[in-house]
Amino acid sequence: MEREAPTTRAAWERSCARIESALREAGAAAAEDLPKLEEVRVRFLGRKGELTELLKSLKDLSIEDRRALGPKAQGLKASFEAAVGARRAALEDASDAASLETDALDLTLPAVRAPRGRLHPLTTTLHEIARIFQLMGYSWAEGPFVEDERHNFTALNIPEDHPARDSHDTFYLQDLPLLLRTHTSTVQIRALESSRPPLRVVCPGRVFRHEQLDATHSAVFHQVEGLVVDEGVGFADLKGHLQAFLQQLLGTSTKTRFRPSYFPFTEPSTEVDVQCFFCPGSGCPSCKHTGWIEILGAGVVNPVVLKSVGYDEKKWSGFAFGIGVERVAMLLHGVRDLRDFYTNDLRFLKQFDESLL
Ligand code: 2NL
Repeated sequence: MEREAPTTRAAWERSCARIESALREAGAAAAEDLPKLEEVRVRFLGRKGELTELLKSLKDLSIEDRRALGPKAQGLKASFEAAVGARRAALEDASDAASLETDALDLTLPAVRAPRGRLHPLTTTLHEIARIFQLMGYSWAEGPFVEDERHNFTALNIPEDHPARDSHDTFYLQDLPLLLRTHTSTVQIRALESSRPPLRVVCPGRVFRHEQLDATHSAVFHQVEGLVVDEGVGFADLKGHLQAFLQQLLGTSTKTRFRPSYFPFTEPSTEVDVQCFFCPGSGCPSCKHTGWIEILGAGVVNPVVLKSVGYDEKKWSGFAFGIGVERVAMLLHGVRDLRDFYTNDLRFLKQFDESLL
């Protein structure tokens, strides 16, 4: 809309009157929403707005006319701005009130509790076993899953033709002289290689054996192995440490039984039973009616093993043990099928104490 700038007082006053009435008609108070209000504001007070132009055209009038008409134009502008401001506030209040009505957001409501994770029962069992040994002065050591035959077999006095080395029992890597460790003894061998005695170490971790999965076997499972090497350490120390451990784990009245056994890496070797804590001792399916439950294997470190890592086997001696984490977790929690630990069924996992972190 092209408008001629009024250059006479009379023309200017006509312009002013026309804008004044337009302002009344399209007035700010009539704008029904914020975009419409902005439209009205721009129409009159925008850079090329009608009122803006009128104010600019004051400069084309004589000085007396300017003095006479200036205040009127300024007053028009001020009252229009005030009306726009008031209308904007009213529209914003109404819009706030409407969204409070529809959104109905109650900030005082208690929040929905986010589901909280917990540690897996195998993790808490492994931690509990390791924690007891740590209280007895053992340090914690970890090592790689992928190992060589020397750390997994040879250094442990496991002969070349031993069935455990067979690919039916051990996972070998393709085209490489490497394997997945079948026990965490590999970590103890590394500890013996990298430090000097006295040594007290627990080696918790994941191990791998070529097994068919069933209620008591898995190809991936967990062990806590332990090793003590010092001067003058023998079977009596082994008995004392393991008895103390089992009484911490299962209760101070726990009865233990040490049966002779055989492992290539220990001599003598033993398997340790605890009195059945289900019957207790009178015979039930859990203890296969023997009254005893096998819980770990152990022995005095075979001097051949110490020699293989460069120790003077006449000066140093030690004992070692291996504990199956799955087996202990099954006994502690009455779990009958080991596969329940691996299938990630929350109905199973949620049964274990959340506070045991
Ligand atoms: C079992 C038996 C055992 C060991 C593990 C070991 C490690 C070194 C030297 C000598 Cl470096 N021995 N480990 C000794 C005896 C038994 O585990 O039945 N584990 C579930």
